[in-house]
Amino acid sequence: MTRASAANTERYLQEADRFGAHNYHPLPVVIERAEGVWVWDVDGNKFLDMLSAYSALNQGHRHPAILAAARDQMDKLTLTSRAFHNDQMGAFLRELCEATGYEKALPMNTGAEAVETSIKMVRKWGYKVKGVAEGRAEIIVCENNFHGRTTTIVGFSSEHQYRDGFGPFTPGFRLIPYDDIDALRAAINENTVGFLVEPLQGEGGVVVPAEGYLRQAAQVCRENRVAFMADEIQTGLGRTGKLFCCDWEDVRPDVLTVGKALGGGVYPVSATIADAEFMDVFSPGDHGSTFGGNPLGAAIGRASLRVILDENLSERSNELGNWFMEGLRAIDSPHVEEVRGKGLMIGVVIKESSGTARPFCEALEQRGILAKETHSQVIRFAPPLVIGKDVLEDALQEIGAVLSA
Ligand code: IF1
Repeated sequence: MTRASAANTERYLQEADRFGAHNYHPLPVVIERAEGVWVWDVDGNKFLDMLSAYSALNQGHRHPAILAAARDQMDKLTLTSRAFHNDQMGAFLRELCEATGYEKALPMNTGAEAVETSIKMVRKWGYKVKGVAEGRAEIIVCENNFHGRTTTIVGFSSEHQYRDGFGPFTPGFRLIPYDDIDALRAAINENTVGFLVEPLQGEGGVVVPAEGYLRQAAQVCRENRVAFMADEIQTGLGRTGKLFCCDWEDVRPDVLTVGKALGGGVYPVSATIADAEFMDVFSPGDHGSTFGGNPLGAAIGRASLRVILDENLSERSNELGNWFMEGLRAIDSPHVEEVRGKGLMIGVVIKESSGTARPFCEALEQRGILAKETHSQVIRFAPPLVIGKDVLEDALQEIGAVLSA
């Protein structure tokens, strides 16, 4: 599958380059149409989407049930603001709480907003419930974290580029190494209110912690009355082979943030989920957003969640992911350091001696496969969870050809 032509592509690239800020370095592919796991560019070339918009497309592109819910809602009501109620939000929050087993949820739009909501909620819980001295609350985070791009969030990033030029930053965060229980224990003090962690680090390079890490971390948090805050915005909603990645260790976070696929690839929908002990620190007027809980997003969120549950996307992710990782490991490649991941959240680590992952992504693009490198050495494979095994088999052939070259 090589690209037939690129005549139109160039025009679009130039337009985006001329008028857009250069805050990304995308592959030179201009997509105009998508269906399921497939996308087509402006020159009619067909590609397999192995990125799923960083796991926001677990249900595939334009899932019919999600589009139908969106169209129906658009024909009735799209936005009220939270100054009034609407008939979709309550049902969305109920279904979200029933699916996750929590008492309450606070709807937002982007992942970063859900993470910011969890930070504000846990800080206020620290002061009002735990009794931490006002203004002294600390939240522990991990090296190589990725939780969004707001100034507060990048302030506790360990990635120089995400912070460079954006200071001064919000105080009250303490960085520790990921997958290190002793470091977590040592970082906790009387001002610690929360531990914010990705159950599997996505942007950090698809880093899977040791078996038992999440369970032990949750235990240390419980012993010290520190909120265990799981950021499942990328790992959640079936991506790692369970509904939530924390389910692999039977860990029930105190605070759960979800986003991305909660919007079914159609609309930004996110939420912060917790029991009343945490959620009830919010009084009317404390926190909010223009679009959070809007009826269109709520209707889409309901359909998106329904698809994940009804189509058993978590189980598919687990079965196909295991099979796919086995196939990737079987490739006889001089370039591959390691294949790692959980479910259909997979990283292929390229040896430094073979250069960076980018050229491999470019070679894959020439063969009709869209994948994106994370940092310099890791090719990330995260196809929609609806992908067929036959399609994955074909992709494995193409990937094998690129990696064994
Ligand atoms: C970009 C990364 C992935 C996330 C986790 C919160 C958020 C994200 C675990 C914030 C968002 C996106 C952001 C996007 C690219 C992508 C990304 F490379 F940036 F890090 F997925 F790995 N928690 N991740 O992964 O959610 O506010 O974006 O809705 O910023 O380039 P958001």
